[in-house]
Amino acid sequence: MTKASVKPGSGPVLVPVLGDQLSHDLPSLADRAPGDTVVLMMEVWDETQYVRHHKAKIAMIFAAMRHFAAELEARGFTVDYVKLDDPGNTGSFTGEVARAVQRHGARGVQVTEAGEWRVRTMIEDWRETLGIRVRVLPDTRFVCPLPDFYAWAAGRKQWRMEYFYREMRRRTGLLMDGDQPAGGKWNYDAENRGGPDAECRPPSPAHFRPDAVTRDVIDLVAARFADHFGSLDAFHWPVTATQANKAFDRFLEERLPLFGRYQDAMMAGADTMYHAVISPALNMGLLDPVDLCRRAETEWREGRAPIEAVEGFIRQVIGWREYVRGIYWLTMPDLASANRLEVDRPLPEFWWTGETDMACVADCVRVTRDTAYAHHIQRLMVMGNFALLAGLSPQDVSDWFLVVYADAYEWVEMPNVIGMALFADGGKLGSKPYAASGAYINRMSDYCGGCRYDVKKKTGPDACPFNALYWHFLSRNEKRLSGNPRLANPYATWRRMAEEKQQAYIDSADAFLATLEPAGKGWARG
Ligand code: DLZ
Ligand code: SF4
Repeated sequence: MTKASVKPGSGPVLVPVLGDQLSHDLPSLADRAPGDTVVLMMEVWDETQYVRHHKAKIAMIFAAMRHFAAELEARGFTVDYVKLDDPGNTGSFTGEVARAVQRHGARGVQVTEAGEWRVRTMIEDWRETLGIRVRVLPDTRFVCPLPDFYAWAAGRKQWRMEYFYREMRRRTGLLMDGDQPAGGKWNYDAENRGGPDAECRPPSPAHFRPDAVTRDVIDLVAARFADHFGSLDAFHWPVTATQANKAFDRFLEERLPLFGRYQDAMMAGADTMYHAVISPALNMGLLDPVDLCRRAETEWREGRAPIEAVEGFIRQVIGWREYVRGIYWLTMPDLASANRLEVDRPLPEFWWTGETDMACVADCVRVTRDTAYAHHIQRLMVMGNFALLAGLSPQDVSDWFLVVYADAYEWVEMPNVIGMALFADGGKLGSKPYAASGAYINRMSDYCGGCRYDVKKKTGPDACPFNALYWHFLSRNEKRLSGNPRLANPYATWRRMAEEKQQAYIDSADAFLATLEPAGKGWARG
């Protein structure tokens, strides 16, 4: 795009609203008079291809965008909505903004800052390439403004979520009695670790039957993205704020009371356990994080849910979610290429096909393919843990997570994957790698009973692969990690082990790793 190709006029202000900015209180909309504004919404090829997103993720975003456009129109805004197949669609945000500036003779562009580095850079170039006034507003839909996060991080050697979280509690007043944490403790994590038991019978979350608008989008995605990962058959996502709020109400009523207890548990076939499953709608902007937390707090204050459930939920939303966003912006662009453990094994084919004898991995890939969702502990302790132990390339793994999950945008996905799950940032985010053997998965799930591998066997072709891989991981990273006080016990055990036993672990893991078929097709990037 050359500067000369776009002529700004004296017309309205153009407000591009991106696919994860579907909030009526978006700062770039909040101060605009509808009569002097054109809202631009764009379905663009490039956004579907920078990684080749799961079909259901694309469908959810397009469907929510189309519904949101209709809501804006009902509020009096003029919305210029560019559909994917519209003639002349250039396929990029920059191309579409340029065309729209011309079409409307816009005198300026006002936009809320983007959630991803790639798009932020694009927007920074608009002033130059479009030769027009571009006003970029901070995204106020988060509790912690980025400058506040940078100031918090600047004063510390280690960026521990727990301390940041306490500040967010104070800032919002959530679960606070005066200046003290409600219930007497800041964090009830220790009570969030129940495995599945007889009382664990999670009810299913709210499902929404696609309306005509969503069905059109599903047809479009089926036709245009047939070779992308994932299925559209079970599409049931909320695509409006009203639906997303209904889904959340149902969570509060039916699942919040046991959410804390079973937060880390997994059961084959119980795909969403007691989780809220609101992250896809939340990260698109359909829900307001602080509002969700206040509603959860009311459940505790009125005696309908225990503190460990409510605190656990609030910690995820105003603690972890805000914290990873801060870390993303603080550490980009280096975060994207971080690889402190220097590993480069390509993603195995079964990460896409689910064809593996490991029952836990197969179930996680199945639910991911069918729904574009898996819950936190499936992501971290099955897929993430496998990637860490097997030494998969952090960038391949990060791409996979960005492709497959409906809630995944780089700001939330990358710190979670590169930092938390893979320790590829060298431990800025977590104080130790989340490495675990089969025993952990066995304790927290019912997967192992139905697995062809034996979780109790340590080595050999029938042993659970996680067992030997765990020691392989520790042994190959001994120089880097043995000084970590939180790994003192496992390293002491390793060093006490007879040499033949150590060798049996290494050989067993090597034999397993040799069976991994690298993914053949460019599933994530074309
Ligand atoms: C993820 C996504 C996809 C698949 N498609 C679009 C799109 O066509 N139009 C759009 O506005 N947003 C889309 N998104 C979300 C954007 O990628 C997201 O807004 C940016 O990555 C955040 O910086
Ligand atoms: Fe997973 Fe190992 Fe259990 Fe099989 S035995 S389900 S591979 S943890």
